[in-house]
Amino acid sequence: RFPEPSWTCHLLEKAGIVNKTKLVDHGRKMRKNWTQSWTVLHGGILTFHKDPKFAPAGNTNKSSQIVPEYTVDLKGASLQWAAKDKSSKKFVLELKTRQGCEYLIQYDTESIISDWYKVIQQAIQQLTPH
Ligand code: I3S
Repeated sequence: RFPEPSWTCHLLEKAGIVNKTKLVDHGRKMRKNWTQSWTVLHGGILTFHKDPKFAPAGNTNKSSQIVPEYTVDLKGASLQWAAKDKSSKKFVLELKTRQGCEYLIQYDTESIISDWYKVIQQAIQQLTPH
């Protein structure tokens, strides 16, 4: 029997499209700018990719259009359903990192955003020492 490589193999993974905006960057408030984002949870890192609509023109290679925009270390992060004053949108999550960054994550379909809530919350719990 092979020994298990500690906790790494238990990290959940998910990918999909959400709407996101960064509110605070290392303690500095940013202007809200909602964009759609291909979003990947892998190995305790959440990566929001740039909307390909805004990719530089002239490059037709599809994979080159998947460009990370924000990389979020979930270790020590916290996630909750956003308070009503954070956004007029429905189904909004608020993600705060240990480094003082804040993001809102939103999708109009409740089941989709609830799935994101669950996997991000579980990833945070698995990464955070009890
Ligand atoms: O929290 P805010 O500032 O009311 O957020 C809204 C604005 O960012 C607005 O942009 P402009 O101020 O550039 O017009 C956005 O279009 C809205 O989507 C923002 O509010 P919601 O409630 O959608 O998060």
